[in-house]
Amino acid sequence: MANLLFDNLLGVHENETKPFLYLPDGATVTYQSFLEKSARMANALVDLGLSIGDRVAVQVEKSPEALALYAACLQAGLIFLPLNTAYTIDELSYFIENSGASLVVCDGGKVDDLKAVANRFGARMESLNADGGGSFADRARTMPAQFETVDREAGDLAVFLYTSGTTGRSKGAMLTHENILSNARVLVQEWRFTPEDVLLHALPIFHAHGLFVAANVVLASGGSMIFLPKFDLDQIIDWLPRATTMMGVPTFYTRLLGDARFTEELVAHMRLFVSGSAPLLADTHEQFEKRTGHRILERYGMTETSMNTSNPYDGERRAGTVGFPLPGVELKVTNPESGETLPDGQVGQIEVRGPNVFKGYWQMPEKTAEELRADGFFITGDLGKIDAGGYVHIIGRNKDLIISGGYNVYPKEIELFLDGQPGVLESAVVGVPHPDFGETVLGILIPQPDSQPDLEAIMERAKSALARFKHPRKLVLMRELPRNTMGKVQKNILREQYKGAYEI
Ligand code: MLC
Ligand code: AMP
Repeated sequence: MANLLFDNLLGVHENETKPFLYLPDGATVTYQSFLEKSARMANALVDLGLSIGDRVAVQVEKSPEALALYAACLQAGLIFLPLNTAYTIDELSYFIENSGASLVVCDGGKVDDLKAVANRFGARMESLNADGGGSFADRARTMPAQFETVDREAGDLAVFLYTSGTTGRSKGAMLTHENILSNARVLVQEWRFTPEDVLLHALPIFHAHGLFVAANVVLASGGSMIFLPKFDLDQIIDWLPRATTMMGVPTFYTRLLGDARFTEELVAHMRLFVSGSAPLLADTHEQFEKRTGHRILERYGMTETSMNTSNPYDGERRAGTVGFPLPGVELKVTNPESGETLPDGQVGQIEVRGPNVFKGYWQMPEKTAEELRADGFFITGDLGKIDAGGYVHIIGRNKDLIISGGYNVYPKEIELFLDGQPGVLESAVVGVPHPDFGETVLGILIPQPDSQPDLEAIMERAKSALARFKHPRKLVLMRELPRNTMGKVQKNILREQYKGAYEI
């Protein structure tokens, strides 16, 4: 026995003294020292009484220590549950309760607010700060730098990633050791990552993109990363000359294109730019090539499946498409009503099957059965087609979802909040075009008879209920919502009517 994910991604680098992380202050973290950190943390987790399969809910700023905590959880056979740093206490409370987390690790500044929640659900609390300090770091420091890695097999759970749902309730997607390792390996191979690569990493590490696609690909190939706390244009421009590859959401690339310092010379040495998590406009793709001579490689994935398709490294990277299914991934386009496979060229729902597809939603067998077929195909909720050349196109979504700057916002969750506000009869939330975030959230309110909802007060209350990126950027009042003959709100009409809302 062995630990599938830890041994293959991390254990193999045990005695390597090469840099794993380059930090913005000029410091480096070698593989060896990173693994020592991980081992000390794994000892601390066991010392806290955690055992195999326990969930560790983590809401911390991006740092080498935050990444080492992921490694430590894998090594100790615990389930790592990373959470967006934008989540409010109300939102966190749900994740802690739903996951049954045994331990909550948060920034020191949040401990006071979160303590009551952790106590309520019987979880322990530790802190880990952006600078690597905090009670958990203190504990780990006193622990041995060796840890007897816990055995874990292909089908064992490694990570829970919560993803919102069309009903407004978040679901914990259960990812196994095999899911995560198989995807990292296939991406290394498809994108030609080697130990010589230096990836510019400016993504958050609490989602599939920053954690599985970016960090795991570097680990699986034995390369290095420039590990920046967040996307900061000046920092990116400064560090690009030292990178060979970069991954980002489309907003990264549109922001770079908006800066005159982003020139062909600056990135002449770069090997690869990858985009995903949201649609990359064909126009951005073309502008990028014009400016830099590089063609961005667009790929398509999601929380439940990690990566499904990718444009080719060597062949034509076709703008407006997400390329071909990755080796080992089967992809079909089906009729949403009958489930029958449609011929190429026809638009239908995208379904995928492969070692990358998750095990199901934590303690939600009905939800799992709705989306994950008995034969292993996962119904993505995305609409698309396969063209004559075999390229997959994402045409739209069968699920009511807004993607803002690469973060998913499920309208239902926001509507539930808005519906509960004084003076509001009902609401509809739609995504409208936004020059920076691609799409942004617009809230449409129907007042109760003879009422005038206080829009400012609603926005104020949103602060404690919803993460900032989910807040409607604008609230508008309407007399009634357009509905079809079945009584369903016609969001396409609302999207069309308000498509210029951001410009107003
Ligand atoms: C920040 N804000 C956002 C936002 N990010 N609002 C809407 N959408 C977002 N994505 C808020 C801030 O809190 C701030 O609020 C205001 O908007 C402007 O902030 P900013 O400083 O301009 O934003 P910044 O911090 O630079 O963040 C923007 C970003 C970031 C695009 C760099 O959101 C980001 O890193 N996104 C990546 C998301 C990601 O990794 N997704 C992968 C999911 S995995 P205020 O109060 O100041 O107005 C997945 C699977 C797959 O989808 O296929 O990969
Ligand atoms: P998440 O649940 O955060 O993992 O988001 C996954 C969703 O992001 C997918 O179901 C798609 O709708 C969308 N997505 C990811 N990559 C792309 C892409 N390259 N083009 C269009 N949509 C994408």
